[in-house]
Formats: sequence, structure tokens, C-alpha cells
Amino acid sequence: MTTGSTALQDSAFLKAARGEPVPHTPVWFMRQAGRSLPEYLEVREGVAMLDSCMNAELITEITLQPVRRYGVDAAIFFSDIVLPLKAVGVDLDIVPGVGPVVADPVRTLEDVAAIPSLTPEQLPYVSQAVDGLVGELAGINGGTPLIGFAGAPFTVASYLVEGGPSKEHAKTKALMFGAPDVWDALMRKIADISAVFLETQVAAGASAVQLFDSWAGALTPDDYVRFVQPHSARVLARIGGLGVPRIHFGVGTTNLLDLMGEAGADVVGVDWRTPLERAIPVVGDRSVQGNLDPTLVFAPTEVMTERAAAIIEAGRAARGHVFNLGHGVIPSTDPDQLARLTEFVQSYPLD
Ligand code: 1CP
Repeated sequence: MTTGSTALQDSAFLKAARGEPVPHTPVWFMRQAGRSLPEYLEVREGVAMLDSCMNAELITEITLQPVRRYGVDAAIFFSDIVLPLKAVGVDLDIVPGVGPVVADPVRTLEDVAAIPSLTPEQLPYVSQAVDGLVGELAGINGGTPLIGFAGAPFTVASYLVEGGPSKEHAKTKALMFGAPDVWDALMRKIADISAVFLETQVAAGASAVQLFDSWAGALTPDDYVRFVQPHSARVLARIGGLGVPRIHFGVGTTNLLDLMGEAGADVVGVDWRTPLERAIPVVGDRSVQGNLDPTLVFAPTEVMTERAAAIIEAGRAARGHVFNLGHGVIPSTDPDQLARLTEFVQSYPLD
């Protein structure tokens, strides 16, 4: 089963994700909405981050902003990986300049049991925004696909266990190594919540999904396989039946790319540290997404485009290639430079 109109299914983004020939290398940027855009700062003025994620009108406007400005090949739904936790009643906030902060960090089986399951009915603003966005995006550049997303269980668990952003994920890994029963229960609970969040977006018309396991690079391959991969695989398997491509991305995952693919991805997101030449043979019969160093947009335009050209050339050896940065857009990025990058990638000749 596939969803969406023929024009949408024929878009460069969905073709590359499926491994079909493309007229140009499709491009979008992780965190293309958000603080790098003056129009984003304007509509967010006086509105808390999570409030904006629970308001269909704001979600719609913010999701469309980078599409209007750059003409990127895909939109990404404006939300956050912790929004579904908020929706089920976990006491958390996204603190400006910090990130997600959880009031009562999860440490015990009782803590896990206290987290309710998620139902699509708890996300009315998500379904409503996706539905409206799909209608609007159909008329932009001949049909622009919408990417839905969720946080993968490990990355979401890190916020729940640490209580906030963390570099080492020490408490999270201590729980994983020291209390495998609590860990397993927590990962199952989050996997279910992330799957429902994704299913809700796809049911309302999202054409692809990205599972963000941003912090999976903190794990060895063995620990990833034992403690994390089965849970991410369960999320991806549930989406597999819906007929939309699944992108799986993490940072610092050079040693995990094969395993993240095997978890059930159609497209493996590659961060900027791993050359595509090394990533492509490892991911097998899957497409790749990436992977310009996000700081290269601060370099002179010719330096940035020279590096982008090398990535496009390397991507030709893959089953399919979606151009992106190797992680999110840095807030101080000059939007004009991203506009030049978009134009460069879309007009780069592939013949
Ligand atoms: O007030 C603000 O503007 C806060 C900044 C912000 C924004 C714009 C946060 C707080 N989240 C978001 C939106 C967001 N989050 C999107 C929007 C769509 C787009 O890509 O354009 C997406 C996809 C996310 C996903 C997300 N949130 C991830 C995974 C992606 C990644 O960057 O690795 C993670 C790890 C988060 C947690 C989070 N939310 C916000 C911050 C500052 C953080 C990171 C904190 C940390 O360092 O741990």
C-alpha cells in the first residue's frame, strides 16, 4: 500500500527513499524549521515551545516556513520528540536554551508503570495539522511530501532517565546495565508511544517517517543490539505495514549504521563524521541520507558547494540518496546560505 497522490509518489524525495532514479538529488534539512528563521522567531514570540507543538495552526505555519523559503524537497512536521510524553501527562517542559527537562526522572518499575500509554485521540492537533499540511503541500512545487517523525526509544529514554539533556547518558546507561528489567519495561513503553505518534502522523497523510535516535552513538554495537535495536525494530516494524519509507538517523553512529539499517530502515541517516563512501557499502540495499557538516554553511559559499558536490557524487553509489546536513541546522545559520545550498543540490546535474 502507498499513500498520497501520484504526483507526490513521483517526487524526487520519495523516489530516492525507495531507491528509484531521480531527476535531481532531493534535499531537506533536519531542523529546517526553528531558530535559524526570523519568521519562526516572529510567530514563536511569547509562545512556549510545547504550546506551539500543541497548536495546529502554529504547527502548520512553522512546518511550511522552510518549504516556502527554500523550496526543499520535503517538509518535516514541526513538533518535538518529547511531545508525545507531554500528551500522555508526563510532567516535562522544553526550557529555552536548555532543552527538554523532566520533573520526576524515571528510575524504577513503578515509575515506568506510571507512564500512561498514548492513543491517537490524545493528539488531535497532530492529526489536524498533518491533514491541513498535506492539502497545502500538494500545491507546492508539484507536490511536496511531509515527513513525520518520532524519537527512538533510547534517545527518549535518555531524557526521561537523566531528567534533561546529557552528554554522557551515564544514568541512562547505568539503568540499562544495572536494571535490565526496568530498562526493558521502559523501552517497551516508549516504543509503543513512539509508534502511536508515528502511526497518527501517517494515518493523517505523512508520506515518510524519520525515527531520530540522536544519542545512539553513545553505545557499543553489542550493547545497541542487546538493549536498543529490538525496541527500535518494533517501532519500525509497525510503520513498515503502512507503505511509507522509514528513515533511521543517529549521531556518531559510524559503528552502528549496519545495525540501524537492519532495525528496519529503508533509508539510513548518516551524520557528517562518516564519509558516504564508507557508509554506503555498510547499509546494504538501503538508501542513505546526509551528510554535509552543518558548520560548512558558515564557510564561503564555494567551499560549501564544493563539499556538497563531493557528497552528491559519493551518493550516486547508493541505492538512493537524500541530501541533508549531518545533523540539525545550527540556530545561527544564515538562511540565505541554506537557500544557496538547496539551489545548488537541486540543480546539480546527475547525467
Ligand atoms: O524554543 C525553541 O525554538 C526550542 C528549540 C527546539 C526546536 C525548534 C526544540 C527544543 N525542538 C525543536 C523542534 C524539533 N525537535 C524538530 C522540528 C522539525 C525540524 O526538524 O525542522 C525536530 C525534528 C526535533 C527533534 C528533536 N528534539 C531531537 C532529534 C533531532 C536532533 O536534533 O537530534 C532531539 C534530540 C530533541 C530534543 C530537543 N528539543 C529541543 C532541544 C534544544 C533539544 C536537544 C537538547 C539536547 O541537547 O539534548
